[in-house]
Amino acid sequence: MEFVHVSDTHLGYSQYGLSERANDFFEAFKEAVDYAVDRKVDFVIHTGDFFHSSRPSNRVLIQGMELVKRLKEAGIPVFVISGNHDRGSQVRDVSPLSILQPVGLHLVDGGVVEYDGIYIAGLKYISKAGLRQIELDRLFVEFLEETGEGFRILMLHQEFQPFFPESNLNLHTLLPEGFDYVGVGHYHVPQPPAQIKGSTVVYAGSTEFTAYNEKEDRQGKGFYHVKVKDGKVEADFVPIKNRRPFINLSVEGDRGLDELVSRIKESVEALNSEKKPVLVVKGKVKELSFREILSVLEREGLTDRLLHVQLNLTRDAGLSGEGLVVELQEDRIREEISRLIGDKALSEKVLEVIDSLKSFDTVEEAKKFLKENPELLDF
Ligand SMILES: [Mn+2]
Repeated sequence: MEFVHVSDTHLGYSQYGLSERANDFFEAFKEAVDYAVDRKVDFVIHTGDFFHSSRPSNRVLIQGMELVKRLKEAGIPVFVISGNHDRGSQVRDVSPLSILQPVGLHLVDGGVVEYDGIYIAGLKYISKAGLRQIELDRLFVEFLEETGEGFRILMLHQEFQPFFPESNLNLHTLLPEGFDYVGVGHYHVPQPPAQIKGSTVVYAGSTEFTAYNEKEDRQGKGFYHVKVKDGKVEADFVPIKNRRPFINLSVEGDRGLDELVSRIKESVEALNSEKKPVLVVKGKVKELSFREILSVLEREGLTDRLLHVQLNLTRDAGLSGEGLVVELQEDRIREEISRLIGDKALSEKVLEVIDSLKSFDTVEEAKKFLKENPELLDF
C-alpha cells in the first residue's frame, strides 16, 4: 500500500500581490498531484491549509476542483482536514473544502472514515481557546475505538512537541498506541519521520514558501511518499522540482552596494530555471534607501530578470531617529499585549491572530488575509 502525504498547499496565495506567485502555488500542488497519479498511489492525504483563505475566489475554487478531479479520474481518493487558513468560521460558515466534496474530496474534520480496509481519522485545526474545551488524548482514543483491524492513520494540523518545544501539546503524552501513521500539517518546514508511540509521525511541510526562509530552501519544499509493506512504514520526502528560485542575499552597512549588485548578477546568471527568481535582500543599513537599491538594480538591467525584489532591511539604530527599528524580545511583546488586554482568553485569541500573521512577508498581505478571514477578528 502506498500513499502521498501533502500539506499546506495554500492554494490561492498571491504572494507579493502577484498572480505569478498564485500560479506557483497551484503548480507546486499540481506537481504533487501528478506525482500521485504517475506513481498510481492508493490514496492521498492532505493535512490542512489546502486553500490559503477560508474565502477562496471562484477561480481558486475551480483550481482546487481541477486537482481533486484529476485524482478522482485516476481512481485516487483524497482525504483532507481543514487547517487554520481554511477552516472557516465554526459558527457562521463551513470550511470552503466542503464545496469540493461533491467532486470527490473527503473532508475528515472530526471522525473516522474507512477506505479499503484503511482507517483514516482526522481533526481540523483547533484554536488555543478551543483546545481548552476538549481533551485531545481522549478524543484520539475515541477515534481509535472507531477503527477496525487495518492500517490506521491520524491527520492533524497543530503545533506539537517535540517538534515545537514551546507547545503545550506533547505527542508523547497525547497519542495512544495504535495509530500506524500520524500525518501533521501547520509547520511549513518538513520534518524527518519520527517514531512516537509505535507510530510514524510526519510533518510534511508546505509545497511553497508563504514566507521565505533560507533553511527551508536548503531542505527543499515538497511532500512525502509513504510505502507500507509487511507492517513496515517507509516515508520518503519528494521535493517539488519545478519550483521558482529564490535568491537570498544579505547586506551589512551602506557600503557594498556595488558588491551586492554583482552578487545578484552572478546569482541570476547561475540559475537554470524557466521561472524568474524572487530576490530577497536582508540586513541592516544606515542610510541606504530601498529606492536607491531598486534604482541601481534597474540601471543594471536586473529588474527585468527578477520576478520580485523583497527587501527585508532594518535601519541600523544609532543614527537618525527616522525609521528607527527597536528590536524587542518577542516574549516581552507578548507579555505586554496580555497585560494591556487583561482578559486571558481574549489576549490568547489576539496573540493567535498575530501568530497567524507571522507567516506573511508584508503588512499588505497580512491585511488582505484578515479581510478574507473576518472570523479571525470575531472576538
Ligand atoms: Mn499553513
